[in-house]
Amino acid sequence: MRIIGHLDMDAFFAAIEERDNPRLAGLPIVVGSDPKGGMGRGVVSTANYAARAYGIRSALPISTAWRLSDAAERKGLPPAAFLDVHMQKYGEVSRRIMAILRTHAAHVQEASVDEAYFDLSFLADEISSDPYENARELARIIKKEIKEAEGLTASIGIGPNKLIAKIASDAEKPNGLTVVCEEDAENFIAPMGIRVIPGIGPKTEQKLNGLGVRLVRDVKKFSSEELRTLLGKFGPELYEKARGRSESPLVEDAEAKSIGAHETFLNDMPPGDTRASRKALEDALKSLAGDVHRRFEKQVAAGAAFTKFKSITLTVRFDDFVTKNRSVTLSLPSDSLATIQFQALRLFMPFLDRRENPDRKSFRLLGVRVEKLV
Ligand code: TTP
Ligand code: MG
Repeated sequence: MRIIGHLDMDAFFAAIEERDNPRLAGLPIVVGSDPKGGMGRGVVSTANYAARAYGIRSALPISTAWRLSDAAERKGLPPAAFLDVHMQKYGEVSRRIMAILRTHAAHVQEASVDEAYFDLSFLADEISSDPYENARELARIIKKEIKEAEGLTASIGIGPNKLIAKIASDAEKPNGLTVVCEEDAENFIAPMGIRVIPGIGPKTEQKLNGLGVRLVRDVKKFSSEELRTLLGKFGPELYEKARGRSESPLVEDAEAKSIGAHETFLNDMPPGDTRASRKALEDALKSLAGDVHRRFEKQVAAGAAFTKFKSITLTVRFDDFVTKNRSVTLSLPSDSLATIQFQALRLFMPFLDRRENPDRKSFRLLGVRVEKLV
């Protein structure tokens, strides 16, 4: 059984600007090219939800956005703040959000700067009555960690495949969480407009509208072969998708930006109060460091664009799912196993005593990662 998540940040660029300019909190914000007092020729990158209430959205000419803001102001509403795009900043925020996601799921497909698929199928293997409920709980934790670390809200969809997960993440935006299990997938999309199905653009939409197909459920009037005649090889694919079915796999980055390994313990590991429990934790870390180093060397041998790493990150998840990341950047790039082991242990030390674990919680997961590959 597959369980796939899709995360999409809410009003991403605008939410970051709103966070970074507290005087704009709650006001309509438009991020995009210079409006030049209504004469600008560029477009809107995105607008926060307050500005969307004025009809302003991504890809609209910035001059139109200016006009809509003007019109709102004449009705006594606050005008929109027009802000420049700060792409580098958004990229950095994006990397940190993806790193949070990677502590929860081993397989992550970054689909865009603010959007990623992640595989939660491992939850189906755990002894539990309802893996989808566990997926919902994990999604809540991911949203909470992003909120705490970045002050931003995300919407998450959970489903049996990428198609349903993506549609689900959009279903309750902003700050949404929608879980659709395999049995409900077909009914979930049936009443939606056909444009929710990826691959249906304006042209295909028009063609299908001409045949009386407006909603996903209308597609089911046609056989797979009829759809093939109408739409070519996309036809049979649409036949499946209209029923909530899709096999499309996660496509992970070919070139790693980081290499990591983590282990969720079968039983939570006690906090290291005894010599034996301390040794067990240190052994687990050493073995993770070994895994990471082996994979690092394998990629170097296979001709990767890097030969060294510059930083090492430790991930610790407690039994209550609270997750901490601690990183160190080396003064000189390294390629040695000893460096990974030494630094991972050094980062872990404060977790063995009151500094990082004052409540003496047990450990659910440890992870080690090398980053800044050069
Ligand atoms: P989206 O996820 O499509 O939009 P969003 O995050 O702003 O809003 P929401 O998900 O809540 O509907 O795109 C992510 C970012 O990509 C967006 O913040 C800005 C950028 N972007 C553009 O620059 N131009 C565009 O046409 C679109 C759609 C997005
Ligand atoms: Mg988004």
